[in-house]
Amino acid sequence: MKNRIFEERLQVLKSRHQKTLLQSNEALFSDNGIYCRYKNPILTRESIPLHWRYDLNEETNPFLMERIGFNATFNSGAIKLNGKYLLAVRVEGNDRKSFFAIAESDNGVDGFKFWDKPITLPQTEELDTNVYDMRLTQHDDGWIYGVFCTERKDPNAASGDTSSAVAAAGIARSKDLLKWERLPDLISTTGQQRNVVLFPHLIEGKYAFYTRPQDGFIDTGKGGGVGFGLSETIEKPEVKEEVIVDAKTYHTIYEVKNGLGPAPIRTDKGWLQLAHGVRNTAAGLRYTLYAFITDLEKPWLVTHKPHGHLIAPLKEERVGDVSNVVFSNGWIADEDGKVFIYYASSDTRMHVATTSIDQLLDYCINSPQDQLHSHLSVNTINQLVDSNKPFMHLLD
Ligand code: M1P
Repeated sequence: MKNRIFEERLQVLKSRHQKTLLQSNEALFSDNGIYCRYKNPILTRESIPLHWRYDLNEETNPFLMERIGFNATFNSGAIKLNGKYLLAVRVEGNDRKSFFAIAESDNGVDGFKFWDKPITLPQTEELDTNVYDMRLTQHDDGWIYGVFCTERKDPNAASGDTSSAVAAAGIARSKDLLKWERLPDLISTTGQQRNVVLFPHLIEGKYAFYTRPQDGFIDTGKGGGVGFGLSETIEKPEVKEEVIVDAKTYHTIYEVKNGLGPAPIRTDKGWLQLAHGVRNTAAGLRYTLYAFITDLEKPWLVTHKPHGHLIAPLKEERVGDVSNVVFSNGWIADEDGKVFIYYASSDTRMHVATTSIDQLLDYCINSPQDQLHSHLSVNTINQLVDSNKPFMHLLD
């Protein structure tokens, strides 16, 4: 006799999953005119393929129960390859382990679908406990690099301390995002590393990394700030010296810490950069995204930096596993100048915002800088009010 539970559940699961995959997206009106948010997230845990979750054999799973649960799809690297918008998604299982899986879309704003299997990441001699937040860089040397955080238990943790961890930058490379070669982890002399990004060109014949030196796993301590350093080779990556590109600063949106997002986008006015800044509040840490430009020849020198955040958690984005967080480690610039910013909200789901290189440059160059004092912020507002005098009739 046919098992009705299995059959009925299968039909419902299939139709719900299909609905998720076919959900179209829509750009929302942009108040700030800098970028457009979209109506729906582009990936949630409902987007995970059914064959990763259920044993589809009726004999071994007569109740069609979920065998492997997934918790979140977030912090994704991004690249355009063969005309497809590809995300290297951080997928987190119910077991808290993160891994990477590629999701593909034809238009970059909806229809994202995971490839058949997650990425099988080769291991180094020191096994990863957890991996996350891969930044993808199409390098001049012909490889696509994925630089990510590898986390392992702190060997020096006191007995009974089951939480202390050590974070380092893991590196893997691929030509097609299917087969990956693992390289040694980046060695640096400045403590732990997260949010490391490979620059797409050699500088003085060396591989260049944006880094984020930090003293501890959570606290950046004396370190902090986005750093920059060079490595002689990529096969034995080691950064002996780091200069600080963008320091954490008192009473800013990056007071506690910051970290670079995706690999920068080259423009004729400099390298467009996206980063996250973290400040503390009574409700815990608040993560927002900010943009700046660095010099074309010396990409460790900031040339323009608008005040405050570009994207902050809004409405339902504010709630999730780690609330009040937006985080980005992937964006794609199309040949026509359109830019897709892929960002995650509250360590739970993925979103897209669209803009253009021209808009981002205009924003970075023409927005006022953070003057670091309230009365100077008021001066800046008053200057705008005064210069708007001849145009006030436009608001009638
Ligand atoms: O939970 C918020 C973020 O925390 C970390 O970012 P950072 O290294 O700047 O503190 C990362 O674990 C990131 O994945 C996470 O989204």
